[in-house]
Amino acid sequence: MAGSAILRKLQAEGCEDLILRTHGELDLTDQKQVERFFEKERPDCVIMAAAKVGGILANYRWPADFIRENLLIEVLSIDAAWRHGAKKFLFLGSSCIYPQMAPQPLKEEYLLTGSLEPTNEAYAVAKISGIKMCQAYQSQHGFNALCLMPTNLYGPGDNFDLESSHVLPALIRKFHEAKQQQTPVVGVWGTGTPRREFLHVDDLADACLFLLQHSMEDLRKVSPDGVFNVGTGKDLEIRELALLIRQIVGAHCELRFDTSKPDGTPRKLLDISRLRCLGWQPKISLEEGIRRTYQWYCRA
Ligand code: GFB
Repeated sequence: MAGSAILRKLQAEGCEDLILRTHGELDLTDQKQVERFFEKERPDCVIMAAAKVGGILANYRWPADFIRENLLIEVLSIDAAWRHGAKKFLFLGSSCIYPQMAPQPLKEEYLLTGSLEPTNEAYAVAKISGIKMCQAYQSQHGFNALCLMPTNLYGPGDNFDLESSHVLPALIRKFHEAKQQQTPVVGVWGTGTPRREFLHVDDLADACLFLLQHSMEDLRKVSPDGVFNVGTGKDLEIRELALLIRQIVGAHCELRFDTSKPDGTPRKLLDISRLRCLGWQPKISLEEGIRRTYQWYCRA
């Protein structure tokens, strides 16, 4: 989802000389394939959007897959990109890297100041390792690596599988199916009280290009550690999100909270002042973003 959005943005900006590989064409967890790719193509700039991602239940059930695949992708690609002469590397992380009980909104400097949320610890540890690897290569080799930490993303190309998806696409699907089948009740996991922030993936793509167009010198002045949060600066309760999606989809059903499912972290709101200070801000409101995503889902 993130990679496709970044590609759409690059193409819309008339960017040429793009080197693209689908997951089927290049397995980033296979050292030989990664080495061959970077040796042959020698990209100037690398945008590392590839990752194994999933919602709260997927992270909880398959921690070994999340830590293994993400660590391999990061270790192999950061090292190969540096050795084969990349001049800029943009690494995408996640807002779950911050401690579970850190003050809100979450500032970049809160990294590694407390314990992580248990439901996604394995994924978070892998993403923190990616950041630390970027910083180590910057410090030892002068590698120009930037780390962008997006809040919960959604948009076209999202995963709508009810077991492994994130909350926003899951609720779009649940309310759509409830409308079609005239079901009176829709199940919402957890208590509905956790707060989350959501960013449309096209705004993430916009932030990626915005950062890449700045000189590393200017970026380091604002972010000496090379980390930038990206979000909207606004959050809402899962219950409020469910009501908003129900209204946009046009479903007439009650919500039933399933407290046998985990809530996860109580709140995860990013402080985006570093990006704001450079002049970036999100353009797509949550309501507009959900409308667009619902239209995309109905067409797909
Ligand atoms: O989006 P989500 O799966 O991930 O869940 P996290 C957010 C909240 O929505 C949790 C609730 O409190 C869920 O219990 N929720 C309600 C639902 N109904 C549903 C539903 O039908 N499906 C899902 N999936 N949730 C993830 C991390 O955490 O955030 C990842 O596990 C990643 O590592 C991602 O960082 C951005 O926001 O809790």
